[in-house]
Amino acid sequence: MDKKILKSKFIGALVGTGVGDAVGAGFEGWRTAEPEMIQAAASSREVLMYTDDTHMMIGMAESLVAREGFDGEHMALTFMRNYEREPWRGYGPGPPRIFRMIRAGEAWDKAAEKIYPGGSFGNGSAMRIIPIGVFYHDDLAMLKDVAYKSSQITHSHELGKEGAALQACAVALAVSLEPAATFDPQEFLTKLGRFVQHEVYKQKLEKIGKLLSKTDRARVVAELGNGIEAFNSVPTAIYSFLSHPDSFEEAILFAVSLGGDTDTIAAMTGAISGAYLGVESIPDKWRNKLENRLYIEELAKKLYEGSGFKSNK
Ligand code: F2R
Ligand code: MG
Ligand code: MG
Repeated sequence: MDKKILKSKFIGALVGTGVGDAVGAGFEGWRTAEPEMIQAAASSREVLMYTDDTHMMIGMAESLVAREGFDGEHMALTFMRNYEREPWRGYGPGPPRIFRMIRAGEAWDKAAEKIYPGGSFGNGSAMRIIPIGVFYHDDLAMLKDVAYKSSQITHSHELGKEGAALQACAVALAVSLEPAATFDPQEFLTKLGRFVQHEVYKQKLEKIGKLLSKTDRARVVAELGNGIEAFNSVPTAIYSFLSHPDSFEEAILFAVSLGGDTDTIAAMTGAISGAYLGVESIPDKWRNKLENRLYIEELAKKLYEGSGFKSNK
């Protein structure tokens, strides 16, 4: 693939996360939201502020860049440092408890096992996984291993880890697609189906395939979910992208219109769409207003430059 296109895809994935998160943030917990209302809310804001989703995604990118690949302890400390600087970003209940445990001396890969039965299956480790999706896009076995290990920092439940790996794989496949080639949503789903192991996700991917010929929002929410759990949000983001593969804006508006965990579902949708269509596909009216956009772009460029020299500690 042309290097300029690949770089644009890396930037599109990270900026797409931030834009989706920020556009969706005002609607978290709503039952549904009409596209006109979503557009008006974004237009009315001078700065599109992101939430914990992008804040943790930035931490992941910072750690991958600093360590030239995955280093679990360094990543955990980076998440913790960023949280302590800006705890008001709307974090889920689990991660702050885990950061306090690590601060008190608990091992970075053990603390998450102490909250919730079997660990967390919230979508917190999937919403931030995008840098791993782009950095390891050319090695899906390594990507899965690193996605699982990064999830272990805060989300040690099998369904939390698998959700993070699935989102990373969707981003990786989108990065790898030649923009000039014909896009086949069913082929994309088949590749994801071969990648996932857990039956819960396999069944959701099958449902996506059947729902693609319809555009009934209520049915999408009923069958795929719009909740805070990884299995009720990662498949919904994949659907939002696959049902609008040619338009970043349409994909985001659809994701937010579903209601529920709107910032997170739109962040994950924006990551996949931006990874496929490149940063130029993100409307200027949103991209130019994204908080810390230049820093996020800088991190994406560094990930792109470092992706040939990765390690996995
Ligand atoms: N926190 C929020 N939204 C709340 C409102 C924020 C407000 N607008 C504000 O600005 O302050 N959003 C963010 O949290 C989600 C990610 O959460 P994460 O990191 O996964 O958290 P956690 O605590 O690990 O899991 C979330 C919930 O899932 C349920 N759960 C998880 N594992 C479970 C298990 N094994 N058994 C039963 N339930 C389990 C719990 O209810 C957890 O609290 C994103 O939406 C992000 O935007
Ligand atoms: Mg959030
Ligand atoms: Mg959310």
